[in-house]
Amino acid sequence: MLTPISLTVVCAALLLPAALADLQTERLLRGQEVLEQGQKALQQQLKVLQQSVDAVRAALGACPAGWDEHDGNCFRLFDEELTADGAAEACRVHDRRARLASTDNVSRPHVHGLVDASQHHRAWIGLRLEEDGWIWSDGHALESGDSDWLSGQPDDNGGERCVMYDNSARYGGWTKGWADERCVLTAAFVCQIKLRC
Ligand SMILES: [Ca+2]
Repeated sequence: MLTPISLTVVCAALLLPAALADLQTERLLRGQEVLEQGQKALQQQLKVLQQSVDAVRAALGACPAGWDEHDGNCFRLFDEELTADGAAEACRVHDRRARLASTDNVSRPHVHGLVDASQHHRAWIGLRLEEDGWIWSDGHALESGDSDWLSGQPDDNGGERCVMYDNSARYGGWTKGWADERCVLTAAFVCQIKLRC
């Protein structure tokens, strides 16, 4: 027969593992919290450091990390798929000097090549239909004879005022070039920083 003292010992023996497990869980949660705080602090420091590096590179006339330099410009394809307005804003968020890419005969093959080499078959560029016609994001008007429209484009098929470079050749088509599209569609996009005015 168990005495009261024996019962107390048995109960303590039964409760002790659960109490130790709770204590261990609490310690693990605290440790996880400290690790997460440390990770956030490191990410913030890394962001500040990257901004400093980019500022130094900008002062030296070089492209930020991750951007390709080509003929006095920095270009970068971003994989996130956004509307044309969202893409234009995202360019500025990535670098306050950046806009959607304006291209000319020299830079166009490079910009189109960024899309061709990516997983995307189309991407926004910085050409838009304004009151005065087709205007590049740097404010220059599209010059006649300096364009790369796909056959049949632009066709303004229902309020299409923004432009994508479309590489349907990747999917068995035989053309690649520009198409006017509705600005609310989402796609990857190419941003540009001009190192020289
Ligand atoms: Ca169209």
